Amino acid sequence: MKKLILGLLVFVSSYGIAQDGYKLWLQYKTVDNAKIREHYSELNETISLDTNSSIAKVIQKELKLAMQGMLSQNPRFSEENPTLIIKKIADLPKDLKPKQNLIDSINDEGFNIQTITSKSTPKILITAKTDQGLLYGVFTYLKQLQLHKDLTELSITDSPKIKKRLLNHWDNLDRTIERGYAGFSIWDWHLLPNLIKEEYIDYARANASIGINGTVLNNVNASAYILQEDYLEKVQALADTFRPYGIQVYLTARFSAPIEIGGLETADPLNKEVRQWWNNKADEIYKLIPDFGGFLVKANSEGQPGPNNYGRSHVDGANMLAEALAPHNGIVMWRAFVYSDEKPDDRAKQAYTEFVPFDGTFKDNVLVQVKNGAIDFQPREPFHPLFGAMPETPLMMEFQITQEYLGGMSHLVFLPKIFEETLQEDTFSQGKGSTVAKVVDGSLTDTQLTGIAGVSNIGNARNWTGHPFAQANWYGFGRLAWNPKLKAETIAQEWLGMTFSTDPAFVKPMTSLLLDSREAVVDYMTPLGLHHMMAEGHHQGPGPWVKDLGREDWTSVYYHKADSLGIGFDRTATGSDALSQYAPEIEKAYSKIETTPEKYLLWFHHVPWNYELKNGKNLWYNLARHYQDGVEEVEKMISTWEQMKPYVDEKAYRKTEMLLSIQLKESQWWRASCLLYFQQFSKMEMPDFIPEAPHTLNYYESIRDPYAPGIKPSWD
Ligand code: BDP
Repeated sequence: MKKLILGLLVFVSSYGIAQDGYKLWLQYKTVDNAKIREHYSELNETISLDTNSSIAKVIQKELKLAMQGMLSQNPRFSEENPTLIIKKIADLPKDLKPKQNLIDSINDEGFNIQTITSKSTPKILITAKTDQGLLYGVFTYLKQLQLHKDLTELSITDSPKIKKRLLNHWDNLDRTIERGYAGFSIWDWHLLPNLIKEEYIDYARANASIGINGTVLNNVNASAYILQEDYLEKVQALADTFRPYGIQVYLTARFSAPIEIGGLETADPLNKEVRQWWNNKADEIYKLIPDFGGFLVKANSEGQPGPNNYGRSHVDGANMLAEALAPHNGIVMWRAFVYSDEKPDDRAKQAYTEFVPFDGTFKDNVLVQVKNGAIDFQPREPFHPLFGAMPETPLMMEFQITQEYLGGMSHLVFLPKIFEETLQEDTFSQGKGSTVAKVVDGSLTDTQLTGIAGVSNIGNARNWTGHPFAQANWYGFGRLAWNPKLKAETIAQEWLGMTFSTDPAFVKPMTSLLLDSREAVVDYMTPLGLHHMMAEGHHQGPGPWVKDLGREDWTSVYYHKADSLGIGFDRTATGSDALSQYAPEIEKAYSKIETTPEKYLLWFHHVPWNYELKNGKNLWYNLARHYQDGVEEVEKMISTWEQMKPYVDEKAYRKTEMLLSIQLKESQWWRASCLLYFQQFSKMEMPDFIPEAPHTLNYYESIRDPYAPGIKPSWD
């Protein structure tokens, strides 16, 4: 009878509700190979774990859940002949202590997992310096089980390479999300602090499982209200919920808060009362949340208030807040995403121009947070020139996980491939090999305070991210935040195995699909270095014709500059000279069309339509070829997905299938409308391989969607 019930349970967990996506990559699916299952069951029978701390309690809960799910087994927690030992190094008996050089090699959040043989039976030992390290060790151990790895000779030593690994939620207090495509905000402010939803706990679990250790709860376009006492109590409730998962809470601080909620007449950072107001506010926050992480600030950017309003600098503003937070060990993340309409310079240059002169003048607890790309998270941008240009200042990377410019809710694009591409770019700032990853992890300049942020793609959708494959982008961001040198391919394999199936017949083709999805989106949206060609406002769909907006640098025509001679933005010395912000090695190579990588061609040069590219064909032909390649790649994704039916639950299969067909339609829409639009300038024939467009350019230009999701609420 017992067996029958167990069998039924297994059936329900692997074929029933398991794949509505809620469980993310923590599916803990039944290990169905009998041999592996037996081996795993033996090793996880008795667990030694001191459950005195709140983190250890979380570990215990997770182990129970995982073992029940994967092995239908209830582990025993006991010190008697344990087969799995989870203990801090300081608490280990002498004979189990790792060698000193191993201890020295892990940091406070790192861990070691080892298969040991004690009294002739194999055991697993997970050890770390802190409870948080143990938590990460346990999640990594569980991942080995999820991926059906051999445990007989486990030996994993790992530590995060970046200190502050944060999600940035662009969530508003009314629960709308700026550029959010997965429903409303998961923070139910109205019912906080009293209602702690199950989702908050699972959110924390998911983040801890990939090593994320902080979260900024509110939008960079912030409301000052979040700093009021009643909201701070709500923030406190979330902080209390996340703490056992090693996650600190941060807030975006609106620079003008002293006026809006403090009753002061100014927010001038050099004004004594203003400074006192922030000091008091920090004291108030830390009384409620002793481990509060600090503030993120968007200042003097896109109309947000900031120190410039009072004739003060970014340093004056950042340092004022840093001073208020320093006694409590808090940090300030000051965003470098600034561009001003008073200085009509190439927008790609402005952050560098404003921030480089401040290098070395920020207080020790300030990080400057730099976006991935000097324009704005485009499908492909060269790395931001600030990386490598401020050696005396900790620079944080800001990636965008939500797909503002990459197909919103409907396109499958594996972002870790984009993140990897940027992280591996060479800045040459300290000679060859000075990659962006080394700037961000601090190894290049021996920077101690290091950070990385990902703009979250999470909402209250049942599966958290809307598109089932958008979960991979959350997962992948976390993994790269832990180790910016990880390969996108490894991340894809892990995620696919944990989420869907470890069968190589699934993992192999799907890994290629994920990796190739990156180039596909560039090809059908912005090939050869084109950028900022999206429809106005909501940023969904093509809009190369967008012009005459409030500011030139909000239009597409400003960026592609197509005319009868050619297309592209000249950023060399004959143009905006943005290229000079890069190291001489890059400047030299990219100053000539012939030696500029084709993927950045039109980013740096205005190129004649008939210019011959490396394949001997002219620019117009190549542009068309890229658009066509992008569409064909989506067709390929669809046929690969069709083969995957046996490995994926019906619901997830169907949803992805339908989303891929939307992606195909939209890629065709990009191809047709962009090529028709540019043909007006090239006046060249459409190559044969481009199918006839189903509509006229006029039709494409007339498409409007005032209700497209993700629109900036203030633009409604
Ligand atoms: C742009 C978004 C806008 C954000 C802004 C930012 O369109 O909604 O507020 O960046 O990052 O990408 O501050």
